[in-house]
Amino acid sequence: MMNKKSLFRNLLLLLPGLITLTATAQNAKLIQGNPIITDKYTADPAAIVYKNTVYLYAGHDEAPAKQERYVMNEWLVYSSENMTDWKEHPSPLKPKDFAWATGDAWASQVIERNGKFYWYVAVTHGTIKGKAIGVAVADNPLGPFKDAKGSAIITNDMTRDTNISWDDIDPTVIIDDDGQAYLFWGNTQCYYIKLKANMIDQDGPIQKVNLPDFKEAPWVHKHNDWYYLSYAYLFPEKIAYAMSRKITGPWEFKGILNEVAGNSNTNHQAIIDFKGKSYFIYHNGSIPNDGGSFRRSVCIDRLYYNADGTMKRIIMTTEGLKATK
Ligand code: FUB
Repeated sequence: MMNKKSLFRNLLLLLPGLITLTATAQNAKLIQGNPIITDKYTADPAAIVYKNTVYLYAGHDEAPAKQERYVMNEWLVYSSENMTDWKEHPSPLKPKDFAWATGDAWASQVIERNGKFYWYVAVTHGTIKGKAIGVAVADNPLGPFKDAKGSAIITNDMTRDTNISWDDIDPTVIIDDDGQAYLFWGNTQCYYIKLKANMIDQDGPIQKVNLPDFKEAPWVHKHNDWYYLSYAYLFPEKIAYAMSRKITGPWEFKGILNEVAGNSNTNHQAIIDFKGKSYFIYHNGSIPNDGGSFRRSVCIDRLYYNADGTMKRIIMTTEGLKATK
């Protein structure tokens, strides 16, 4: 039997080992790259590359712990020149900046045209029941942004394919090589319109894209000669995608791109190229202890294409990215 004295002496002998283990644990913590922002909950990422900088836009998840509902009162913006060091800037836009909206800073996307930055957002409309899509404009990716139109571009009464009031959400915008801009959006049904060159007015009728088990979160991008329409698929959400030679389709379904993101029933992706590499930006609910479907966090992992243009399945990692010079 060990007496108290020798027990104490043996513990002292173990101390250096314990310190090394703790230091190793701390070092291991330092290499965690995802989520990329840990002092706030961030959701529904969208990103643009402008002048060698990535601007990342996200909704701010503000639901108190244990409240299982979206509380989102502002959008946030971050910038980075290497994809790993992110600088937060003051919130440049809130739902209350749209006089016709009552709240809910849901998913959004910014695009640049002729030196102006157009920010398409989903919010709750004040007088027309349901969600609606508006657009704000600024001279700078960091804002200040102001309502560009004074009214919504899309309201719930303009789409009749579902009887839900939240089918007009999740705008994604792209300018095709011929200069024509398109706005895609939707929940349950995916819709799109052409936009006039002023980027705020609809040009022609609302069209539909029929995709297998489309839930929400369309994101349209072009890579080489292919158009890609990725979207939240089934629920809890995985991200699936379709490919086309033309932005107006026909779209060919290609299957799952990303699995359910840890501890979140939504996944909401953005896809960009930056300095010769492709990135998949999404959210999960992985921040301890209160992270989850209503307290989400933006993550980034690499995206790779196959020789035939299809995309390889995303590998979501805790380690995240290495800095891009
Ligand atoms: O953040 C609110 C909603 O959750 C978004 O509009 C959807 O895409 C989902 O992420």
